[in-house]
Amino acid sequence: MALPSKVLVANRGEIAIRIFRTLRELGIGSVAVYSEADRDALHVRVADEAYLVGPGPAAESYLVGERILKAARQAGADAIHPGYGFLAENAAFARSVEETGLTWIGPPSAAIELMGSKTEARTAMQAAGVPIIPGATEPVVTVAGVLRLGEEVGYPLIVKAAAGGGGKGMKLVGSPDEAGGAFESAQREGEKYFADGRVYVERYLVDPRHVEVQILADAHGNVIHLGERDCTIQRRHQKLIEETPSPAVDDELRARIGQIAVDAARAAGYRSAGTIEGLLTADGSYYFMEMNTRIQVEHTVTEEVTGVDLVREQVLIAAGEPLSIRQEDVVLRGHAIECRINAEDVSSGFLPAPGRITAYREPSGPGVRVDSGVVAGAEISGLYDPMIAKLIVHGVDREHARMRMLRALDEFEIGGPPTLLGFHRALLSHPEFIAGGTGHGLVESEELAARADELTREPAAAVAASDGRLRPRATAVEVGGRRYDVTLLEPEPPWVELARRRREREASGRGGAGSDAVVSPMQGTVLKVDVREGDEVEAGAVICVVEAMKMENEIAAHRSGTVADVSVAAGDAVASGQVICRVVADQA
Ligand code: MV4
Repeated sequence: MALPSKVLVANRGEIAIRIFRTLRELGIGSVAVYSEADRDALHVRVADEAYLVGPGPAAESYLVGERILKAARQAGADAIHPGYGFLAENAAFARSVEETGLTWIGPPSAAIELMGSKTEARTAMQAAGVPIIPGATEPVVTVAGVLRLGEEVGYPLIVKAAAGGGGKGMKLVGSPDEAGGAFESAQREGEKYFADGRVYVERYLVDPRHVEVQILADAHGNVIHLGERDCTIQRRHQKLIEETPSPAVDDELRARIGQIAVDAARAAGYRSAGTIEGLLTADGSYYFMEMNTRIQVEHTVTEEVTGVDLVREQVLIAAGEPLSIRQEDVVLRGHAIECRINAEDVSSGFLPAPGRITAYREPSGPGVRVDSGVVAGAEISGLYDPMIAKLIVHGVDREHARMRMLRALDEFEIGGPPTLLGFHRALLSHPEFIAGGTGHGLVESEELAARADELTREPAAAVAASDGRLRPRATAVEVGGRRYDVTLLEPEPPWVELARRRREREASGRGGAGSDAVVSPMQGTVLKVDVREGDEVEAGAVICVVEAMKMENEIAAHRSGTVADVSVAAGDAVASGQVICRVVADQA
């Protein structure tokens, strides 16, 4: 069985680079694709070859299957790795890759399809003896259906979108009188996010932990698990910190949930790396929630404690090789934690904060791993996920890993956009995290936001650095004594002055002292406007909600005063930096 000779990675940023690294170690050629917005991106530079998948809206470039297939043809690639997000869990794309005669480095399209429908997945898992959260396995089509389940399994209930996942389209039902509103709201969100308004109902579990199990399955019927990851600390269903082992899982429980995960993967006819997401309650019950049919952001912590390169296993499995290890060979060593370092502003409700990185130095030293896709001068685009880097540490036990993470967070220097560095410092020093609690409500708390603010360093001084963008410069070279006129693509010289001017411009636009304007920090769509002209608002009051990248972001008043000149309405598209309204300070 032959390995592929050249793999196209249909992704960008840190995960594309992560996959290129393994390909290089396997002696396999790497092909990048990029959008017009990513011409200067690091993933483009580190691949052996790169192809523009445009022209067209850069936000969609990585989602256009035909363009990716065309690039693969041009490059002579014989396999495609999708990474996470974008086309990774698109069963139709997986099928078209294989129909084109290329190797799909991922699960069978039938398994993607099955797990894409949360109701079909629940039905299949129940049939396989995998415990599912009590509730319906068929879509619930009327409010009466919700009420019937309420009588059957009791309140509270939760209505979830059947095509959903990751928390989108989830609505809590505390009592029968809330059923109608929750049912319709979940339907609407399902329709909006997944073009599928079907919903189903589960019992709502109180204060559970999100515990997921990594599995590997090959084409020869071998299925193993590599222990769990605890992803309980989330904000609006975005994971912020992941760790393994889970503070709530001992060897006996691990063996039990590991077996559940292996059974689930077998029942799905799975092959490749995958994750069974489940909820663990305080009484030790574990329930299947959904399966992620891709390599995940947080796969790194499992790699640190098992020593297994999960991407390497994916490539070997796709080539028909048997798993490189057996279940009894899996040894979990120590404790690993991952912090997602996003360009987000904690003080304005974790709003994505795209912008140019003016200074950048990664931590290193014992037990530290950084998976990132940026360099100094890189632009964090508003079009994509605002994750700058993943910081992963490995220690002998949880406390060692925690202290190591605090040390590494201190070493990390990121100038430019606000980041979650301060937030992670605050969270990792909080008694609730130290105790390994579920922390529900903590992430959103004022207390933590204030602490994060204190622990946020002044951005590193903008040292003279290149912005990294390549600019053409005509010059001559001599090769073996012969002169050639060439065009060099070179980074621009130090740009500190430009960056300074830009920051000042932005500061005045964002309502620095004296400015009334409330501006949208992102490109998106206005979902609703909460104020009218003449309204008196306090600082921090919600002005409007802007949806960007399927996330709802509250835009808040930057000061107290009177609302004037509201220039947007629900349904409007807004550009990054566009003025939404003014908040005129009241005369003292
Ligand atoms: C739940 C739940 C309680 N009961 N389902 C689904 C997506 C994931 N991001 C969180 N999800 C939840 N599903 C039932 N039936 C609670 C959550 C939940 C959660 C679970 C564990 C840890 C943190 C959480 C944060 C928010 C919601």
